[in-house]
Amino acid sequence: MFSKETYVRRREALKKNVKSGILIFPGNKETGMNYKDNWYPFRQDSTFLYYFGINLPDLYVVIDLDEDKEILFGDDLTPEDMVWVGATDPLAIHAEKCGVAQVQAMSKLEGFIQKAKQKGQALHYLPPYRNKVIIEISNLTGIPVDEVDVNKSEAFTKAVIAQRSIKSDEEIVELHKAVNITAAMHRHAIKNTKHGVTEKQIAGELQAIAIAGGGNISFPIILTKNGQYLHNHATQAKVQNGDIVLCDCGAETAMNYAGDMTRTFPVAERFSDIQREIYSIVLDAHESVVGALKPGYRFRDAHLLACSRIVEGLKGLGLMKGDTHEAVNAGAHTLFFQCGLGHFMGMDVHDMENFGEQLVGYTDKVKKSTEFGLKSLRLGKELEAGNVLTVEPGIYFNPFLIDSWKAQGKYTDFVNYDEVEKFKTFGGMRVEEDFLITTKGKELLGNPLAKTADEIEELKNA
Ligand SMILES: [Mn+2]
Repeated sequence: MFSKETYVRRREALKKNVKSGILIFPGNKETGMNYKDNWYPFRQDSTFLYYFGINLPDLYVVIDLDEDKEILFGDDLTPEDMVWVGATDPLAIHAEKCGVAQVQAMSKLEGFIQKAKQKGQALHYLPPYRNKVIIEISNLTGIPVDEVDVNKSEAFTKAVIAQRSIKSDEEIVELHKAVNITAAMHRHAIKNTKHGVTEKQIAGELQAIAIAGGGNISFPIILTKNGQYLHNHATQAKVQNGDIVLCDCGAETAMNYAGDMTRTFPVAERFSDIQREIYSIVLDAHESVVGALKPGYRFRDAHLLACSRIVEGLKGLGLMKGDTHEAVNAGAHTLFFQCGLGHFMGMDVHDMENFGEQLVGYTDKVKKSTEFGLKSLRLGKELEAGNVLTVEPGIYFNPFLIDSWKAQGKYTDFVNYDEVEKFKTFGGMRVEEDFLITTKGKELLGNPLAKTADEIEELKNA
């Protein structure tokens, strides 16, 4: 946990922003994987952690803005409960550590909310993303289950987004830590992914590194020779010399700050000539964007810059043709780069995505697009000092998309399908790093990790 003052200060700022009514913060619960008592690893809600730091299930906090009261609702474990889970501090101690004055039994929560409702106080809650919480909010407030989402509080949501979007110095320390554990995972993957091992063997070793770092993985590990499929998790397939492997993974620290990096590397000692050429295009797109990052820069423009660099590179190899600007405007690059350039990162690997991408990554002026490609760009608005984000351009030769668009005659002004045909078994490549936007420009999070083709080969063969 951070110091008590940190949590108190964060809540003071929030209270000034929302002003009146009741703020309801549901913590997360244990969730059964295949039966009730066989749980998924517990992950506390990030907003709950941000304002209270209590990493335990089955809690609520309510802030009454009109009466200036903060109450932690929950139940201390009984000796019988401790038969299973061991010694646990009473909730009063957890409340004290984050500066919340009152603790009440969970059975009092519904009465408290009902009373506030009768008094005409506004009931503010954030967009819930777990079904159990949706049902509880419904029970607590009397709002029918299918109306819980539409009644979420935009004022509360916007206030939380404004705060969590700007990382404090102590958060940056945690993020550096998370990215360094993440880099250790990548170093291990680059050095140990050898001919004949399975994707899962390496992915398992990476998860061990994340757990040994004090937290866990920040999302399920993507480690695959089929990097052309964007979220392809590790399988039991064996990798072989000649394959390239795309590894996109991250650790979160014990305090739940995330890292998220991608490297693409050969299984053999060296990249082949063509692998090296495609890699250099991806890296050029990456470096072009990184060079441009600064406050005020619209991330949608960063995305379009990466698209242009990819088109330029692919034109050089004869896979694309025509005017680069026109090709990007038309969306022809999405045959090779189907997703977004990056996203905010913080306590969530896609930070605050539970609040909706329009509110987190866009503004009233910069609205989220519905076009293929741009619709997967989670962040489009102007960057601010204190933002933390990923940059992750890639080139993906998806054989299904190639066949389909070729058959439709799509983008034939910009795509040389005869050349592209030769790449249908190539795979996919991505390079991803994490950055803090500073008043002067940007700062790489974590210590630098091998990134150029030469550096990757050197690390691999060290
Ligand atoms: Mn990412």
